[in-house]
Amino acid sequence: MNKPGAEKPDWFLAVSPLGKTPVLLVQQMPIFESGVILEFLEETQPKPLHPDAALDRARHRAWMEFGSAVLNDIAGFYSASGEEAFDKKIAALRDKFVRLEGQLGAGPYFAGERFSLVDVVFGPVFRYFNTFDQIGDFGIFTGLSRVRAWRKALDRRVSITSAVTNEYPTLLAEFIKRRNSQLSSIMQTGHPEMGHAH
Ligand SMILES: N[C@@H](CCC(=O)N[C@@H](CS)C(=O)NCC(=O)O)C(=O)O
Repeated sequence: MNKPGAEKPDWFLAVSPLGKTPVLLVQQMPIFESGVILEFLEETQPKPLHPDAALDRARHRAWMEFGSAVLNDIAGFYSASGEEAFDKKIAALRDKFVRLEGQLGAGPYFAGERFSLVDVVFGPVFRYFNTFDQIGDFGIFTGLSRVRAWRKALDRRVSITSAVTNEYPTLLAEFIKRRNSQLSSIMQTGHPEMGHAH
């Protein structure tokens, strides 16, 4: 499961059944899959974040699942080797955010004023893009004003910003650099459409 540059520590590989993040250890048991982790927390912590009506909860769960697919695409995006595979991942990501644009209302959050588990899923998703944006403009959010506003609202939320240390952007950038992927090489030589190199 150890791909180039990932250098996953042995303790992590021993804990994470698929070698992926996120994983939550509870009484020695690793809970994996972001949506499953969140449902566990929802059931065991005070202050529910799911909506009250079963139908609304079903809709939220469906979009959480969609968020988990976005996480898979993100891993594909930073790992893709070659321009063609890379462009396919950009298209897959953009397609998903176009769909989300159609689901969003006036905001600030996925379901309006009330912060929900769908927002919790997308906080870390958008956090990745803060680092990707430093590498190039891949056009993933072009023209998607609701998604952009949602991203901003989540980027400002303390529970999301304080979920990682200040080192996170540097560590992620270093991780991508070591990856030997298309994104790593763009990082070294610059993105053709950006007109500047790093
Ligand atoms: N469906 C999974 C997706 C998890 C996932 O793809 N995680 C990526 C990070 S975005 C990962 O750890 N990939 C392993 C790797 O890149 O080696 C979930 O929602 O938890």
